[in-house]
Amino acid sequence: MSLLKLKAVSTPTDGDNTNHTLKKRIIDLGNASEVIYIQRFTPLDQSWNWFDYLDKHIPWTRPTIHVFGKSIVQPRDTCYVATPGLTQLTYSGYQPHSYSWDDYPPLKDILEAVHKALPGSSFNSLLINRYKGGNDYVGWHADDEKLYGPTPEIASVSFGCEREFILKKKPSKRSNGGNGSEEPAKKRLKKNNHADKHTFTLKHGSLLVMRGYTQRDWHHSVPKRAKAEATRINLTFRRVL
Ligand SMILES: O=C(O)CCC(=O)C(=O)O
Repeated sequence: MSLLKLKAVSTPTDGDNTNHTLKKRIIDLGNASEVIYIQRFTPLDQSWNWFDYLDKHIPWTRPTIHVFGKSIVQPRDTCYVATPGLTQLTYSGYQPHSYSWDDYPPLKDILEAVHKALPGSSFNSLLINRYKGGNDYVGWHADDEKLYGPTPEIASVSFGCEREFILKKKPSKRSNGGNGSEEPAKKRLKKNNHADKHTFTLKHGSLLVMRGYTQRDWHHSVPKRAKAEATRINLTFRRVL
C-alpha cells in the first residue's frame, strides 16, 4: 500500500456512536479518487447488537446472477433496502426487491451514524451482504451503475468476521489520468507516487468510504479466505440520483 498519500486526521463528532473523536485515515488514490477508513466507527457492544439483529431479521436471499455469460448462485447472501420511488437497481442481470427502511429500524440508526460521520451525505439505498464463511466472497467489480452518477460516494460498514477488502486500479487508458500515455504502467506509477493496489482488513464496527472517481477507475473485491470461518455482515450505503 502507498504510504505516501496516507493522512491520519481526527474528526470530532456528536451523537450516539460518538462523544469521542473518530480517527480517520484518508487515502488519496490519485486522479480525484479517495478512500476514507475509520476503524473504530461504531462501539464494540453496539456493533455486536447490530450484527445479531441483522443476522436474525434481514430477509436474506442468495439469488442467481449472470456473470461472463454464465448463471451462478451469488456467493453470499444479500438484501436490498431503498426509499420508494427511486430508479430500480439491477446488477449482473438481477433486480433485487426493494425492502423498506421502516421494516428494519436499526438500519435507520446505522444510516444516521453514517450521515453524522460524513457531513453532506444523503444515502437513500443500501445493499447488505452476508458472508457465511471464507468461501463466500465478492469478485472484482465496480459499483459504477448509471443510477449512482459519475462520482458516487459509497459508505461501507462492516460487522463480524474481519475480511480483506482489496482495491485494484482498472487497466484502462482513462485510469492513467486520460493522458493517453504509452509509458509502461510501472513508470507511470513511479511518477504519480500512487500505488495501483490497496488492501484493507475491514474490522468489526469499521467504516470505509469510496469517493470521487473510485468506481470509474478502480475495481474492488472481498476474496475467498480459507481462514475466515465466521460470519461477516457488510452494509453499503449508496445514493441513487
Ligand atoms: O463486503 C464488502 O466489503 C464489499 C461489498 C461490495 O463490494 C458491494 O456490495 O458492492
